[in-house]
Amino acid sequence: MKLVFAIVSGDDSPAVSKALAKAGFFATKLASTGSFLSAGNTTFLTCVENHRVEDVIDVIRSKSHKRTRVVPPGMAFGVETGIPVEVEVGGATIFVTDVERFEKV
Ligand code: 2BA
Repeated sequence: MKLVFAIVSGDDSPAVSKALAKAGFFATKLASTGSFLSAGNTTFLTCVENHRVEDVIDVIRSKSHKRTRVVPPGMAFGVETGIPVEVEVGGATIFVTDVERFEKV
């Protein structure tokens, strides 16, 4: 089994949620915050059989979009900036880890 963590923009979260359920995946949504932008995003946890990892990622990819966000003047990338800085955010940031044991009791 694998655990897929997917950090998704708050704007894409409802569509990802719906698409995962439609494709038959069980998922848990955690409200999360990106440390750089301090903006709300959603972290999906989905535990699946190894052979279904690519299917989960495909579903998430299909509903996650790239966006640009403007970081106001101040600190960006660890340095002081006098002007706003534009960054590209998303689609989704995904981590896949092994699950040693999975049980529902
Ligand atoms: P944030 O930390 O708010 O980052 C938003 C966007 O700002 C990032 O988009 C990236 O374009 C830029 N950014 C953040 N930190 C940066 C840095 N140290 N240097 C240069 N640019 C930086 P994404 O890469 O699409 O990330 C979207 C969100 O996914 C992040 O929100 C964070 O919540 C999560 N994330 C991304 N990479 C991660 C990682 N390696 N570990 C844990 N969480 C991560």
